[in-house]
Amino acid sequence: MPDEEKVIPKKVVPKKKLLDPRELTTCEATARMLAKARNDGVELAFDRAQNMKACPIGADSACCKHCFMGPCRLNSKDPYGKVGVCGATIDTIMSRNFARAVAAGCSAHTDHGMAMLDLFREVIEGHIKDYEIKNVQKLEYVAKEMDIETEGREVKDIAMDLYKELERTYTQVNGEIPFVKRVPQKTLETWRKEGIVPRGAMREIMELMHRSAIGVDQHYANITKQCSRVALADGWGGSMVATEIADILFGTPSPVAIETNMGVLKEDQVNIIVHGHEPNLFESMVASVAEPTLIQAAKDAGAKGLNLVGMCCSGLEMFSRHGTPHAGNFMSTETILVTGAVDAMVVDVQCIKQALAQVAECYKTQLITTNPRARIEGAKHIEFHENTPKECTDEIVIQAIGRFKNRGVEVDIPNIVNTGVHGFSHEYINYMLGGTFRASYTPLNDNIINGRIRGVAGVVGCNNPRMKQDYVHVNLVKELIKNDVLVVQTGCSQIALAKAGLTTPEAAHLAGPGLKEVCETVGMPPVLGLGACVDNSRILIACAEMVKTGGLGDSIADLPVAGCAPEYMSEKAITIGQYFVASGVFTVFGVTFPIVEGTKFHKHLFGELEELGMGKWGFATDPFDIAKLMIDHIDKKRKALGIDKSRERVLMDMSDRREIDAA
Ligand code: BF8
Repeated sequence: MPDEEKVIPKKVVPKKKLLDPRELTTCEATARMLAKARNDGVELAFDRAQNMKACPIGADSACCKHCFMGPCRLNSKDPYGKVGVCGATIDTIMSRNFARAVAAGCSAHTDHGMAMLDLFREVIEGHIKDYEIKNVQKLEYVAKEMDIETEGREVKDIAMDLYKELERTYTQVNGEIPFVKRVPQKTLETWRKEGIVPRGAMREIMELMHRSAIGVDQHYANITKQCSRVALADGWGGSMVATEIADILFGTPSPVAIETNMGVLKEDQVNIIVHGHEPNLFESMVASVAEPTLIQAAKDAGAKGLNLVGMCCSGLEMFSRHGTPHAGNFMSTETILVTGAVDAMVVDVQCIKQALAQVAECYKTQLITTNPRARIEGAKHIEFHENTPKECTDEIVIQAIGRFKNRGVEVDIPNIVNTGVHGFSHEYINYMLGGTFRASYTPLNDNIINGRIRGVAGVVGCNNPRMKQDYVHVNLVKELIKNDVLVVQTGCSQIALAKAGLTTPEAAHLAGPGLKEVCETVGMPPVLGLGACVDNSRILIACAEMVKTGGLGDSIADLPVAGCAPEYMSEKAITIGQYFVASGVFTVFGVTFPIVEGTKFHKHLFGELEELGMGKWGFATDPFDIAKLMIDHIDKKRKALGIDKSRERVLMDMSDRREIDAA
């Protein structure tokens, strides 16, 4: 795989009049850089999306290509009018396609989690010296939860027992994954009754791939069961292990003031962006940019210093743990290169657009891949090895300094920086609301029961160029907090809200009176950032804690909570949605939903699952419609719990709408 292979930049050849950048994003820095890219003749995903209409048959999931008698195309306007060559109905085809997305998303998170577990094992065995167990307290806490003896034992021995226990999450052939111990009893009983308690992720993904092949499982409801089992192997398995091991090795996040947006780049410094998902690479980058010899090398090259910033999910892990600045979310990863100020963009796995190679080439930036699992044609590859991590990251810094010396392009950094407080965890919520001596979820539950907090909403997930970037995230969250719904966040959504200034304690003035009072008393923002997408596991744990604390029902399905990924684009989001639904949470998706309305499979996901004691799916694209769905659901749950007194939804008035539309 030759590194020197170059991609020839293409000029923009608009097939139709392109929309104004401000119609495509609410992020001012991104809009400015998109306009500049067009001027420079560089095509970005925003414009590719306009030039490429989404395939209407694929969008409805009415196409089957699981064998080579097809591909077969059904008509979503007349879904039961015909079947595929093998006789597959629209419900079978859609559920198979859905299953493959769930399997892919679960694979991404569990492969990431397994890589974290490999690192953990190598650290325990002493084969890797550059990382260590930083958080012994969390190690002991998780070990105890898993019934591992901790009293009077060496850290190394406890850690090895925990490693062996958690390895079952992936490799176990029979039995239940370890973290089901955290699931509320009634929720677990529902899973057992439905036969969806995961064994090991590898087995579950294998079975789902088998069952969704030609001629195997041809009942949408039965395929859905295995989808749930796989999705739960992600949420309560692979993702949860990734989060817990990252906390044990690198520290549990606690609130920290951060800066975000493109203004975190510095014209007079060597700018290095890390974009991806695995925190080990980024942790080593932190060590490399603190290396005195490299700092001196940067100064010798005329720079004031080394400026390390994050993007997307590993960026979120780093700013949660170290306060490292964050430059933007998924739809800003190309536009940031247009600044000309990025001396190296370092990537590992997941959500890395292939076009970054071409855009980087146009702006003489080095795009550097580091992971053997994810290479990009036209990018430089410097392989990252966990036993010698600094060999890779020191070399990246040297390359970035070289590029700084010879930037050779105009530098134009939008001078926009937003601040916020991030780095919450379910442990910190416990402490923050309960205090040092009575850390517990009781105050949160009490405030929900007394109505100050109406409910809790998870707003998470990606950007998608088929939606105006950040618009739905921000307006949905504003509407929720205005109605006293506490919002917890992960993934790119969190950056949308940070850029909108809603992750500061001062944003409490945008909340309804009850939530505002709680936020002001505690000094917390009404929007709590919990980390990367794998950290959705923190939301699951928080839900389980709320049930165990009492007063809000017996299962997660009883809680006045709801979830949403309003601008999703990744298969990982579908898996996350399915594990929240299977766990008991009403989950609304925006953009598009790959299932034809009115079909049996649609009715199953959007209604019947709830009747089985789980949650259900919802769909809407307008932020206020989504908010209404979520708030109505929260109110329904409050009513069922008998805590629905004096809750009125604050409706948005016309002046609010005008203000938003003008923004
Ligand atoms: O895992 S939110 S665009 S960066 S998929 Fe990707 Fe979506 Fe961002 Fe992280 Ni999550």
